[in-house]
Amino acid sequence: MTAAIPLDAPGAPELRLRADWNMADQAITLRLLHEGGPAIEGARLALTSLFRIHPDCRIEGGELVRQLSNFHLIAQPQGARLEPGQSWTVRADRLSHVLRHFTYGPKSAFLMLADDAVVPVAVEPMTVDGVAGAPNWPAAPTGPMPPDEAPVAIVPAPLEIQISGKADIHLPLVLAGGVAQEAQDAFSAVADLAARLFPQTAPLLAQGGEGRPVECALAATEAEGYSIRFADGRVLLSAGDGAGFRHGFITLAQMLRGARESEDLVFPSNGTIHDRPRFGWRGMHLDVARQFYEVGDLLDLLDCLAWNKLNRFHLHLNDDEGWRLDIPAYPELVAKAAWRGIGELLPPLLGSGPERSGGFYSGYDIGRLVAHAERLGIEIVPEIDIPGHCHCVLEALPQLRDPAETGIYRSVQYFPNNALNPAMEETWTLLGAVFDRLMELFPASYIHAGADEVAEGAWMGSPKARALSRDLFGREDTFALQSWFLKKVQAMLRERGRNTAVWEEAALGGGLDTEGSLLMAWKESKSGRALAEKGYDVVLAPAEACYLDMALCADWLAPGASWAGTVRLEDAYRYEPGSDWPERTRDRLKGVQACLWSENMALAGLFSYLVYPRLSAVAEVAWSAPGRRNYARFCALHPLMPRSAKR
Ligand code: TNX
Repeated sequence: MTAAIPLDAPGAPELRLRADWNMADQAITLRLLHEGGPAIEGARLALTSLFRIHPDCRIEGGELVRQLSNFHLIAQPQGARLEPGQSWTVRADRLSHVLRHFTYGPKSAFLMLADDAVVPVAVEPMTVDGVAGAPNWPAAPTGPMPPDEAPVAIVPAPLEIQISGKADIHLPLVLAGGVAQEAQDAFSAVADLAARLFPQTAPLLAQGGEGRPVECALAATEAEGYSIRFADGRVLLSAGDGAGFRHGFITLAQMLRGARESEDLVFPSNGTIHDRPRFGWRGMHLDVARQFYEVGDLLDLLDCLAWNKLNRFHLHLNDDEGWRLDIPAYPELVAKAAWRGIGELLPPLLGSGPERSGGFYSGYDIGRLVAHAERLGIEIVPEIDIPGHCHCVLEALPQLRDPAETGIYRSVQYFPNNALNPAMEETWTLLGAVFDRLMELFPASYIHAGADEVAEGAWMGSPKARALSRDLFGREDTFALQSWFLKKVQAMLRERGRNTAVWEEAALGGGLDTEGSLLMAWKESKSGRALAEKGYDVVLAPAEACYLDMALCADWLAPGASWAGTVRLEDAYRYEPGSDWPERTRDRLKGVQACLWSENMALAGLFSYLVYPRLSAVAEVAWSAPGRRNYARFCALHPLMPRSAKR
């Protein structure tokens, strides 16, 4: 495909795309409306969407001349001429899956004229059975604070609280003199955090000047836990570590802010709070591959995670659609695989347009993120998703492919032959360099190696991979090879002093060594239990409760996905991790994590709408003891929680 300059020039045709999903026929109709300007002949319509046109599809009204996953290029029929006031209709009778929300439809479109000039196309929200309507983004439910709950704005709910009275709330909190270094550091981190999150309001924690002093004591409490005593207006915070102090200061700041914002809430004058997290791993995952997020957006998100007392940020750094980490030994990766557009290695995908778009993180960027996270007690767990989901890696580094590979397997997202080949020496050279780079940049004890969604039949057209499989196992077997691949990855990470985290499919075909591995169960809540029974440590992130890319309701006009059903705020909140696990497996349950996959996130405002306040619901599941959770209390308080907006 040749490079072309987007043509906004006066005199260019004005175009609009309307898509309609016919539920009964499971067919999509695309109508390109020509609303003014010169007639069009010999053009191709470029379209990105969430759906993919199925390879066995019958297409009427155009010819599919190129497809990569959700990028489609459809040629105008020979001899056809589209005049202003007319429309060009294309019908496709088979897609990758059933469409359930308008967000499954076209996300970006443009027309390539016969001379390769590019004309923008306005995309309307997809309709169903011809019915249009305004997108439906209802606000999250709220309500009054239940009378039997302590009237304080602490989210996630603390373990034990007994308070009375109302202290004056005009003054900020200040640190009393002579406190331990851990407390000082935590205080200044939380003071800065609060100032960033709520810049418009009077300071909550002040680093000097007049204020209500918080006395601090180092005491033997459980990891990350803290206690607060209020006595006639005095405040004493005790904790055993920096994390405990930080959590205590966040609690104090939340209470002060809540009391200032709402007459129904107080900053107490007497009483006690004892608190500690239920789980050590309280995370959020973000896919920065399908959409690129600027460093500033991630810094803002980290602030919100900290305010929710979350302590892991799982950064999904690559996928078929993009590679986001600069690896100096392989400059091609960010030079080629971090960008999409016409004339780029990757075509537009998932809402990107003809012009070059995307991005990557330099070592300096990662240094900023890691330092920011560290100050907030958050560990950034980097994920390099291998061996599957590697389309763009294999495009940027074609020497990683077996040149004799024949046949095509396709991933769920319709990327052809997208798995790193275990039988290619170059695969291991690349991974050595990538892991060395991760070691330099990320102090996390776990490195995430992906392992999700390797396609059935992967590598079975590669003579080298088949020979390796026969040598190792006496048969040709994708998942036995995957297991061998992951064990080797685990050994490489071990040599470098790190543990291996992976998605649950890593257990297929023999899995990896249970020692030092952590599996993330995402398919459904019961899959975690089976992994624990095999001896793996598990983090639960079942899509039905923890996937923030799922829509909030089944309505066509509600944005998001719903392959795992819809996730109402209440569904996320009421999730009971490990409730069906036998007692003997319970200590394998390391925590809970929210996940945000970003296929749909090109839509303005959607990130914030889907993440908040469900993130706080997952945070409460991960932190609070089951008996302490109360949905009505949560509904009264979540409006006070901060939201980051993807800028
Ligand atoms: C499944 S969850 C995937 C991702 C998609 C996600 C969309 C997982 C480990 N793999 O590749 O983005 O569904 O919800």
